[in-house]
Amino acid sequence: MTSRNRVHATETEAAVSSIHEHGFVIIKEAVPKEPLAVLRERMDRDTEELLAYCESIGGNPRERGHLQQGPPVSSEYVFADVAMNHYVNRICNQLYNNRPRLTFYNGNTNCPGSTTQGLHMDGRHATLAPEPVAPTSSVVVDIPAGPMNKQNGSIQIWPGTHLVRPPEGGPRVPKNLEADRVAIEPPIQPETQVGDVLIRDTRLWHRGVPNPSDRPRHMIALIVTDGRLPVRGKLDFQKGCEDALEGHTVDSNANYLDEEIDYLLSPTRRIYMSRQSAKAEQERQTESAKESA
Ligand SMILES: O=C(O)CCC(=O)C(=O)O
Repeated sequence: MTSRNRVHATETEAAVSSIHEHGFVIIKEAVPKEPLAVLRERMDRDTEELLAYCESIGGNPRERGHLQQGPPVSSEYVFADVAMNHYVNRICNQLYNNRPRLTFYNGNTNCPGSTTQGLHMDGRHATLAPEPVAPTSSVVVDIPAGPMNKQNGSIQIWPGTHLVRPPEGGPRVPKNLEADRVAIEPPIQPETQVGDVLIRDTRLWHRGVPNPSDRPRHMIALIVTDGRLPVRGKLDFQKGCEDALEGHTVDSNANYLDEEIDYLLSPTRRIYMSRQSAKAEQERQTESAKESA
């Protein structure tokens, strides 16, 4: 082992311990600035298109100002330094005994004028009481495309809450748990520079909060999961992305397609459609309750 590798090994261990103990870690200067500048410029343009789409369907089907916006999935915009980052991959290998798999590639854009989201987790607990809380098996890797701070709506995270299991196991955090937790450890809004990465257990409580600035805050979000868990679907990328995604120590779990992929609007369209069918079902049930009354 060279001395450089030893430094890496110690840093990696510290990062893994922080994830186990606090539910998150921030890796400083993990990603070079150039690809993030390219992504930020493109994602700014894409936000305009996504907002116009939201307008056409009666508004964002998610909470106001919080867009499900991922980066393009074509070779000009998929970078190994971002999607298969060396530091992130080392940490995930250590977390999952050398079997990490990429299971999500998208992102969150927090727009000016956004609201406060309900407190939630991105995953569920694998066990319910009286079983012990299971160890981390999935992490979100948040890579802000620009600086992220209180002034532009940095994500609010609740340290240590990956170990605090709501009665139903998630993903919503019941309101009555908030005050008790604040008394133990209040939430924070991490402040990061371009190139810093936030890795958090998918069970960590968090939410989007208002962005008081005048420009959207983009946060690319990957999920890296323990590869010993069953595969729940592959990720679509365009042909040509193999160069960036293959040959690393994280399984890319990718399908390479020879066709255009609607990476920008389709996640929001899916949310819209599912909300519409839930609404229709609700109306149907109300009607039938009235009829049988
Ligand atoms: O963008 C953020 O700050 C967090 C967003 C989030 O948690 C969500 O949209 O579910």
